[in-house]
Amino acid sequence: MIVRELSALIGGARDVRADTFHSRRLLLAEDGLGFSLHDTVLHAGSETLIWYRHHLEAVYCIEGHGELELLDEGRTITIQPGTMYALDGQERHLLRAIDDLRCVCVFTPPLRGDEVHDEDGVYAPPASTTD
Ligand code: 9YT
Repeated sequence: MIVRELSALIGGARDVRADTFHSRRLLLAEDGLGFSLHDTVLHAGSETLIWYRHHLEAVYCIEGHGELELLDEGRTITIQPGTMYALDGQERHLLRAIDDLRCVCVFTPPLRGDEVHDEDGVYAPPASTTD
């Protein structure tokens, strides 16, 4: 069994800082569960372009407010505490945080932990994937 406290991750290798968010990686690929689990805070006023071509992600908002614009559909979804969205179709989207937007995120396949969004908002595939 694995037990971790968020407070123990802060400032360490699993506390990943990007331009528009910071993400605390509670579970990663190396933990061997087949998914990763993140506590992510998107910074107030930020906009992040995201396109997970190699991953599925479920996102559950627990604090803050924001909106998600689905770029290919032209649809915008309001995000507030209690909103869950699951990216099951490689949807390209813009995620805007109105105030600090805190979300619990699950990825499959799991992130290794060193991925960064490229200019299209894509995280690189896991090593075993050829696409
Ligand atoms: C929904 C969201 O926060 N996406 C961006 C970051 C991602 N959660 C991550 O890398 O932890």
